[in-house]
Amino acid sequence: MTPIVLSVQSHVAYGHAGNSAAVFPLQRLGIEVLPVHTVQFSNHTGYGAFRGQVFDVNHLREVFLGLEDRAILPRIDAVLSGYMGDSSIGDAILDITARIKSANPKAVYVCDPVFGDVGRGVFVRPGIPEYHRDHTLAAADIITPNQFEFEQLMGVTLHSLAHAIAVAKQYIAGSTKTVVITSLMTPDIASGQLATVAITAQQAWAVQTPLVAVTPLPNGMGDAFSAIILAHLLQHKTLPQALEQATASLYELVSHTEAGQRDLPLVAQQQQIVAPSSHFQAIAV
Ligand code: PXL
Repeated sequence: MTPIVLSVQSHVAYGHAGNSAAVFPLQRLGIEVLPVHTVQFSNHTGYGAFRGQVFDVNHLREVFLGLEDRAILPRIDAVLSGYMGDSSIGDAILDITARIKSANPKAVYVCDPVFGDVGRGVFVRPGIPEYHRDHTLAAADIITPNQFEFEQLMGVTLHSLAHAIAVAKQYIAGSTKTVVITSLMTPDIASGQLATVAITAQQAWAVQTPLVAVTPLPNGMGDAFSAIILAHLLQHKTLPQALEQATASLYELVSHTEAGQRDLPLVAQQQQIVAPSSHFQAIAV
């Protein structure tokens, strides 16, 4: 059976962020996607200027109700949430996730708590980081923050890979949650490298990749990463295998981003989503 994902994220007409970075990779990896958009913008906010609208909570609730009318909820294998636009829609996302989970207890909730990055700082409306800290994290089975988001959510400044793992393990102790921290560049990581780490209550794996020297870095990397790792997990890869595949895909997509481009070449380089040219080993840590 083709796995089905409800993906609740932003939509941009031009370029690739939010659902515009997640839907095609999911589909390319054999996943049926139900994209529900939290905003519709002309382009991602990294361009500085953009136009469009943040959808209100009633709009989202209407679309979710319509899906419920179609009796599709029991067939949904995962919810993937990302860029929210406004924290007021958070409750609608958590409500539909709870309904999906009661219809299909095996369904997983992957939350990418998109709100910021080193360099840019917080790039969403006030209230969104706190909403994630206080609400979505507790509901999620898998969270995929970058280092900046993880530090803000946990209220720590990470000084090493081991520190990141210890903080995550303490947070998820006794649960079945998985934390995947992206773009980790603690002082112990060799310069010119970055780490991506997957942590469960029992185990942790890290993959190191060379830092790609493209400035500015394209947006939507985290959105594509979360989509790709989820697709591999739904296709029955183990956590370290899914981590290796998603990390390699992102490395190749970023490497193939042309200078000055602010979006990943998802269509032109789609082969890198399916069969990345490089491989980076996940090491148990
Ligand atoms: O990549 C995160 C993201 C998602 N959606 C929109 C964005 C951004 C980051 O800039 O602007 C609309």
